[in-house]
Amino acid sequence: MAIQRTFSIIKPDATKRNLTGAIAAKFEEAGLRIVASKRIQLSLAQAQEFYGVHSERPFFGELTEFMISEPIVVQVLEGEDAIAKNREVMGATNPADAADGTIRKEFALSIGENSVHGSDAPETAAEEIAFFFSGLELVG
Ligand code: DAT
Ligand code: MG
Repeated sequence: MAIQRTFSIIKPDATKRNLTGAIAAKFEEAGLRIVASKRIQLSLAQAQEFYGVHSERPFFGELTEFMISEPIVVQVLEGEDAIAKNREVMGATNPADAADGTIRKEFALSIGENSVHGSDAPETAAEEIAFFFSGLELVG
């Protein structure tokens, strides 16, 4: 597997509890390099666009309101098989199902307030990186 880039969000529940560094350490310990990082506050329109794939789901309103409730940290992670590796480090969507040692097992509060987002495929990774970062901000 080649070197890949993936897109990550440290979500409001985690930034609020001062867990940005603890979560970044988990990425680095897994061999993922943080090649871009910034703390931002999403607008509701941006949150709705980013999570557009979930717009028909019953939790869409709750999800988008949560994502704008506090600042978030958006990052690009790079490494061998980075997309799958990041999903592994994140753990299952519902922290009750997440494996020991994963970010969601250690830090998530609930299925909604689950501390991190990570891209699920090469196409979504490319789209999500481009949504938040310009080429100039990616310095390998
Ligand atoms: P993931 O973030 O693991 O890729 P997803 O893409 O299925 O999960 O859903 C996106 C986010 O939506 C998820 O991180 C939290 C929220 N979500 C998913 N299922 C939910 C549910 N049943 N109730 C509340 N929020 C949910
Ligand atoms: Mg997803």
